[in-house]
Amino acid sequence: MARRKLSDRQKARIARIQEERRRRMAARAETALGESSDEDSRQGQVVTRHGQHLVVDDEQHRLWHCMLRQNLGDVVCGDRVVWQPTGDSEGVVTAVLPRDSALSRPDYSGRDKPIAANITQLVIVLAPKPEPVGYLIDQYTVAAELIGVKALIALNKADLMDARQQADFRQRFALYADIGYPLIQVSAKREHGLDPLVERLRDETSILVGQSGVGKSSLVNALIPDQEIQEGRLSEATGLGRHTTSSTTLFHLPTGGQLIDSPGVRSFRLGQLDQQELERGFREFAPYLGHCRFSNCHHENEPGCALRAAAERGEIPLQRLENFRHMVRNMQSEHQRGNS
Ligand SMILES: Nc1nc2c(ncn2[C@@H]2O[C@H](COP(=O)(O)OP(=O)(O)O)[C@@H](O)[C@H]2O)c(=O)[nH]1
Ligand SMILES: [Mg+2]
Ligand SMILES: [Zn+2]
Repeated sequence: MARRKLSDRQKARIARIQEERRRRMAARAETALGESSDEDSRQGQVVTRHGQHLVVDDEQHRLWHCMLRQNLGDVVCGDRVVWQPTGDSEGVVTAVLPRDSALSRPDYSGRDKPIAANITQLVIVLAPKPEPVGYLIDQYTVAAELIGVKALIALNKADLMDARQQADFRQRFALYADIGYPLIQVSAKREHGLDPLVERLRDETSILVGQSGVGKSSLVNALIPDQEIQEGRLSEATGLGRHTTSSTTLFHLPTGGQLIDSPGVRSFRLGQLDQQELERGFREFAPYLGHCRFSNCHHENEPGCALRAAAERGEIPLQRLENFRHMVRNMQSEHQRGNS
């Protein structure tokens, strides 16, 4: 995604306006809290956020329009919160509970900002068209490892392939199943084509990621047939109108589980990582890390490289080692660009 370059003056202006808005809303939240009977603290989950307006699910699936108490830091879709009702369907969020996981991306000033919390699973969507890029797949598996969530690979558009082509397609990505990322075949266009995915989404909070054109939107639409109804309830809860196309939103799947969706979430990218972090991102490397002859080994052509030896013996996929090297080089050149 192209990051807009803003001047320092623009950044300062944006920060000032946001701070003023936050201050005003927090003052309103304090007033509302003062008038409400205290000691009525409840737990809930943030379904979506628009500036200082939050929609909180009270866990009986009732939606509450909540304001945010000051100094709570970033509160994002998926966050579990403590809140207090201040009216019929209004409340104030007073605390954010610790996150199990957070998906982040750099904001306008280059700092990592959370965009969704408490995701448990990344669904990496591939299709025969557009042609899959192994390097991108590995970026997603690295992200999953570093965030600490599960990942699986969904081969979409199965309806475009005959049985033979489907088997070949599965074979191409069998290496991922071998290292522990389940591989399923789906179709957004065929009846029961989603069944294998539906099973995997139950009991999880998932996001779909992948290249443009692989069918993420089609899958989301098929998985959430009542999306419009859920969005309608959201805009009623905030009185802010329909806006969900731009805001990260948590949907309840009729078949069980939750899907966090937004264009931003679907197209998130890896942030800046150092070599050690990238090494941890390749789960099959773990048994070999620390066994290279040189402690600062780049796992290229150094003598006594344990990873290269493992790849030569067929214990780890060479293709993944090559993508790892490529990622290290890209991170380094990005870092140099960023510093120049
Ligand atoms: N034949 C077939 N086409 C699909 C399937 N899923 C998506 N498409 C088509 O692929 C194109 C891209 O889909 P879209 O959902 O917009 O992909 P996105 O960019 O990942 O959100 C559209 O023309 C869809 O109709 C599928 O399972 N089978
Ligand atoms: Mg789309
Ligand atoms: Zn090495």
